[in-house]
Amino acid sequence: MASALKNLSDYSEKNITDISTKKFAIVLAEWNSEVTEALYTGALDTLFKNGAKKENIYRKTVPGSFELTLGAQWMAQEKEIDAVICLGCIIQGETRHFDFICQAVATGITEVNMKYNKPVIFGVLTTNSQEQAMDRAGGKHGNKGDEAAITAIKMLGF
Ligand code: DLZ
Repeated sequence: MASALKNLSDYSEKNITDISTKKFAIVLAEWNSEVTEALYTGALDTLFKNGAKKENIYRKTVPGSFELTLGAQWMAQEKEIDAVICLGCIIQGETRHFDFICQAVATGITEVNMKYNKPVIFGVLTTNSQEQAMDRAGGKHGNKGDEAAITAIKMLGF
């Protein structure tokens, strides 16, 4: 019986597509930067581990996750960029801000995928606490930045 895919970091390096000439943009939010920088490190390490070249990776920052959509669009519209990886961390607070930002970013990033017909990856944590976020940014639940990078690579091999 096939096992369900629950962790995108589990993959076979044998089947991975050649990304040595692929160009990646990584757009990360400065809000909750302790988390987003850890996600960035995970994504970058994974791209390098799978053959991406330093000169083919473009890092861009935006103030908060809400701005990821426009940042992603600006990068996706560049013809030479093959995939965009968006990294953010939205933590539930006392107000409804969380819901609006999560909804806006998920919809916005989906639209950028469709508009530019290239992979734009949703590497955005939506957690109840900073602790839950750190657990997913190199902690006990792995690093979702790795998973975002693997997702980009897999989509380029589609
Ligand atoms: C305003 C805000 C709040 C309350 N929380 C977060 C968050 O948890 N994660 C995040 O990435 N950004 C947050 N922001 C900032 C918004 O994403 C955005 O930058 C501002 O609303 C300005 O457009």
